[in-house]
Amino acid sequence: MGKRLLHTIPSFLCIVSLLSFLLPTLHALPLSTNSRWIVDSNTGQRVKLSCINWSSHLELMVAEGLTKQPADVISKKIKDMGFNCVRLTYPIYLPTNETLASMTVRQSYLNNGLSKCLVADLQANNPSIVELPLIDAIQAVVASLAKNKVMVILDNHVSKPQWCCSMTDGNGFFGDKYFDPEVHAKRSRGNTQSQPKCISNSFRAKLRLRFNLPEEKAGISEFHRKASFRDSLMNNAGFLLEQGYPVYVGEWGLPLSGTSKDDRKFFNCFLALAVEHDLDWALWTLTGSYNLRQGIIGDNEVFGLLTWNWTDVRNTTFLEKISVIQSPHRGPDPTYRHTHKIIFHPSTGQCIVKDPVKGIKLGSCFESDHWIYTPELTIGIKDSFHCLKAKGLNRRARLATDCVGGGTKWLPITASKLHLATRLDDYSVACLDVDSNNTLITTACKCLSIDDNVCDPGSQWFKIADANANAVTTN
Ligand SMILES: *[C@@H]1O[C@H](CO)[C@@H](O)[C@H](O)[C@H]1NC(C)=O
Ligand SMILES: *[C@@H]1O[C@H](CO)[C@@H](O)[C@H](O)[C@H]1NC(C)=O
Ligand SMILES: *[C@@H]1O[C@H](CO)[C@@H](O)[C@H](O)[C@H]1NC(C)=O
Ligand SMILES: *[C@@H]1O[C@H](CO)[C@@H](O)[C@H](O)[C@H]1NC(C)=O
Ligand SMILES: CC(=O)N[C@H]1CO[C@H](CO)[C@@H](O)[C@@H]1O
Repeated sequence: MGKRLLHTIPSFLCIVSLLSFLLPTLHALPLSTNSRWIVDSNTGQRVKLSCINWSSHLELMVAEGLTKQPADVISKKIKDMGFNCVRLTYPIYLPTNETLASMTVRQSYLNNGLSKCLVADLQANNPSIVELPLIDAIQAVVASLAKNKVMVILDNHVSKPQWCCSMTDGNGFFGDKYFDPEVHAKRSRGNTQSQPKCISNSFRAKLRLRFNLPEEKAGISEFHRKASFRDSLMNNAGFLLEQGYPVYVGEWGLPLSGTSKDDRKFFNCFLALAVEHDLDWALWTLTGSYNLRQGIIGDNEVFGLLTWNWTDVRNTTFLEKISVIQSPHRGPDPTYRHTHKIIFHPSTGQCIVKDPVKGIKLGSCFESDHWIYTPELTIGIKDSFHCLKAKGLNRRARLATDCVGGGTKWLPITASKLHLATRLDDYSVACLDVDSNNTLITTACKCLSIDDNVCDPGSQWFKIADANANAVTTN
């Protein structure tokens, strides 16, 4: 799907229930919840879902990429890239229509007009899958993920196998052409029994309802990307976090080769939110290319984390940047007791850390010093006399011990609340910024007008976020 569509899709809320928390991973399953946190039911430790979508819901009903790489190689790569879970999309017809379920992978390829060459590619990479019935083929993929300790959220994406989701594809929910509640109930029963390796069986994209989630069961809420998605997140789903229910963002993503300003803004904005709330999420998408999508054979996926041939990472910078949200900064159990702040800079994916030579620099958020943000608006390092101080426009921001007067009080300004501004001794206002050498400086605040669509505020965006993991303090 293209960006065009992203702007026209109304945001929606989709609640999915975690029906069956079962096997794989190091975690004791079934998983449980502790207020908004998804936790290991034995140790109570947080299990942060860092997932990636893998499509298996198109006409072929076979996980994409199997003509390019062995399932095990893909599963291992997913783990190596820092994800602990896959949102595996499938059509309802697969588990409910015996004719389709029992069709072999080879037949499905040939029936859909794929060439014998592609079948040969599949044979070469995944010989054990070619002759499997479709229903067993998806289980083989789940098993390969389980073997590599990757959790699986089976995502009941559509009824009829096809690319999703236009408003008229008949694949939504009640009242839609291809949505039969009887069949849906059948697949729910079928899946919980026959897919013992999954942590969750999700409940269809595109719901617009809200219900109370049963205790002890995590609820999962999904929504689509949208320009003003920050408010949309908080109003449609984020409020659940505050009420003590887990929320996970089932799909977010952007074209990885694109460098458009809007995409950059969206990405920075999403990272800031994901760090602020330490969200669980699933990236759209793993898929580098589709064997068949909307009639196109070998269709490239510009949102795909992997390249067209499924061998390499399309954009390693992107992967490095998202590593900050792949591991938790917060959790409910006693190992997380070091309440502090981190100061996150989304456009570099890094945090402000102390540096013996330069005072402060950008570094790993997981090695961040324990910052505090005081009611007097100073930003200091816990149990020290050090605070963040601006010395003047276009000068390096410092770590100081004289924490009074100009340049020591910081306030998040603008609608985004992502500019960190301070008043200098001469009463002018400066914003914390990062220059092209990644040095922390203070400059004139930029892009303050909401109507300014040309300006990119990225370098001046920071998020003071809660953390309580016991970070390794540098120095
Ligand atoms: C099952 O799928 C086949 C092949 O697409 C179709 O012909 C048949 O009508 C479907 N059966 C049911 C019960 O929907
Ligand atoms: C890779 O992604 C980063 C972060 O989204 C972006 O800034 C950069 O332009 C992308 N690189 C390429 C080659 O597309
Ligand atoms: C896969 O594609 C990448 C570029 O996208 C290329 O560098 C690599 O050689 C290709 N690998 C194979 C096995 O075709
Ligand atoms: C970045 O560093 C280089 C080399 O030290 C220097 O020449 C350049 O002026 C610096 N750029 C900025 C914006 O400070
Ligand atoms: C964010 C995003 O691109 N989501 C996509 C995930 O699933 C379907 C594919 O069937 C896309 O159309 C969605 O838009």
